[in-house]
Amino acid sequence: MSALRAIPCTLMRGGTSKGPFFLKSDLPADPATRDRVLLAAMGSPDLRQIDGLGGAHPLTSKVAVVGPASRPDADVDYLFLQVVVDRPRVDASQNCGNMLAGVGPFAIERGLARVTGDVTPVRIHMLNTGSVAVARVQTPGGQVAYDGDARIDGVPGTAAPVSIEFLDVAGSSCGSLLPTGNARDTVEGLAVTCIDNGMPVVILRAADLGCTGAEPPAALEADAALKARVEAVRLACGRMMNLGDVAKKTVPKMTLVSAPAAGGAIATRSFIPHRVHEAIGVFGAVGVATACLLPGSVAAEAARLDRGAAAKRIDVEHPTGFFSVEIEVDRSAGSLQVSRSALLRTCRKLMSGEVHVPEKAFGT
Ligand code: NQM
Repeated sequence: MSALRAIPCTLMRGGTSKGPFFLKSDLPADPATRDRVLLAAMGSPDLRQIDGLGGAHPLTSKVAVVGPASRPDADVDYLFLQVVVDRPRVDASQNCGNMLAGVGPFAIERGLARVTGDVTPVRIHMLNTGSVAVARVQTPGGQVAYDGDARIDGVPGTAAPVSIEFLDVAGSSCGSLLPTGNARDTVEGLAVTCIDNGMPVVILRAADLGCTGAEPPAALEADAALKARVEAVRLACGRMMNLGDVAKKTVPKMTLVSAPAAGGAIATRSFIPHRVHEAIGVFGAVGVATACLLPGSVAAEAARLDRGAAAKRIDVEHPTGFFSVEIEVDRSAGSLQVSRSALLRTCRKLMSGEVHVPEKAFGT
């Protein structure tokens, strides 16, 4: 018997994240065994993830599991798993819109989705939230193209664009866009907006925490008192957002906002939730952009927006540039309904092969 078992996988950069993509059929079906195998594959728990594929940061300790669609209006199922770096924990409670960018290309190359033209729409059922995204993959000549001239902040160089559209993500984790029923609440003495447009996010004013909102991520991470305060608010908001005890969950995310400083709509610094993002998560940006359109929210107060049109491009500033989100809202029923959100990502196939996992992780 070999002491290591080989599992096929493709290492991909999806947006500003990175991790192995697996076919569902290549992993153990039992979630507990699957998670043990993924911890061993990534090298967790260990701050350096030295004995695995993980990159020692939440943004590079991610896994995508892709399989045939389990609902008729989708081409594939996508399960996102956050492998916690320094704890023996794999968290399925959040989605990831960055890894999502690699799902269409992976699905096409692994025979789960068929090329239908020079651009192939792949309908992706996101199992973490039960919602569907449509990713448009460049497929000239019947092959996935990775080269291109699209640029996203947080990634050097350019690559082929993957445009992604969401139709039904509002309330997908918490039950409604505004899980507390309010555009603004007061928690631990601070004004907050709790929102779920594909990701549970708590938005706070940077100034209320004694920050300018322009701090580099490392400075925020080094501030133990700030982190403790943010975590106290997060634990309280988790319960108010129908997420229960979030002490061991990676949601909600905590985003500090301030007035834009570089010509965008709003400036952000995001705790995800214990490290500070070098940019901002995809659904995190969608949530902040949505809150910018929500009268009375903490984000709307800080934002500078062009008033008027129903479809808006909102440029969310983050530590390494901008994240642009296109949002269409409908206010005809008196409250804000999100009809559609869309954004641009890129991805790159980095390596295809096998990851070798100690046999004992399979429990055999
Ligand atoms: O919000 C970071 C990321 C993410 C998640 C995080 C993400 C999203 O940048 O959709 O993409 O907030 O954990 O990959």
